[in-house]
Amino acid sequence: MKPFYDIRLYCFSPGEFLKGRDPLEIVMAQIRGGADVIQLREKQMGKKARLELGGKIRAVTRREAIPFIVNDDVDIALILDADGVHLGQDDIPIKAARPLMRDKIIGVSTHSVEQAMEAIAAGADYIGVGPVFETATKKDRAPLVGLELLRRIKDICPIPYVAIGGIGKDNIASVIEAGCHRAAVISDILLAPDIEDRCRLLKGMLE
Ligand code: 3NM
Repeated sequence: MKPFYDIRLYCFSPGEFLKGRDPLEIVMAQIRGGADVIQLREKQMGKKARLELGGKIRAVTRREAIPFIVNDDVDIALILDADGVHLGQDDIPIKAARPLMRDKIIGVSTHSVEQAMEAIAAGADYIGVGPVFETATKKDRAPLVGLELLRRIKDICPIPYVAIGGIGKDNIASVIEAGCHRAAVISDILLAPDIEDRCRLLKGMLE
């Protein structure tokens, strides 16, 4: 499995963008297109359904040697033997999650330099930085941080950081210009006419 440092394109389970399709085929299309990590993010599901889908995605990601991260739920991450968990600012803090996750990956969503520094000090393995652009995917999003925060993080962040929020084929070049070569992308990929092709395009730009 790739070390997290080498991650470029960070992808997701379908969530609200499933639209009657097969969730595993959507995950596989992203992997074929070059997804470097898959996060289980199914906010609309109850925990039981999330665990069930997560188990299937765990099996696929294991077979394909792609890191598998669970959003929010440390318990589901542990049950599924995920490679890590991703925590928001309102989820349980790293210091509570670390003894359970041990040497697995813990990622944290950050929306300012202060939050980034706090996550780094608390022992995060990577951080998300966003929302860079306007997004309809995260309903309770923090104020836009823009490319400016990416530029500021670049020289002070000792751990991998992943840009997120409204990133897609039409603006990913500006994220790269801001010095960030890791992007987490949801709607631009999951609403694309061809998921695999869109991933390939984005991945090609990030490399
Ligand atoms: N987290 P899309 S923005 C899940 O700012 C998420 O931490 C954000 O979806 C943050 O690529 C976001 O469709 C939504 O904009 C990303």
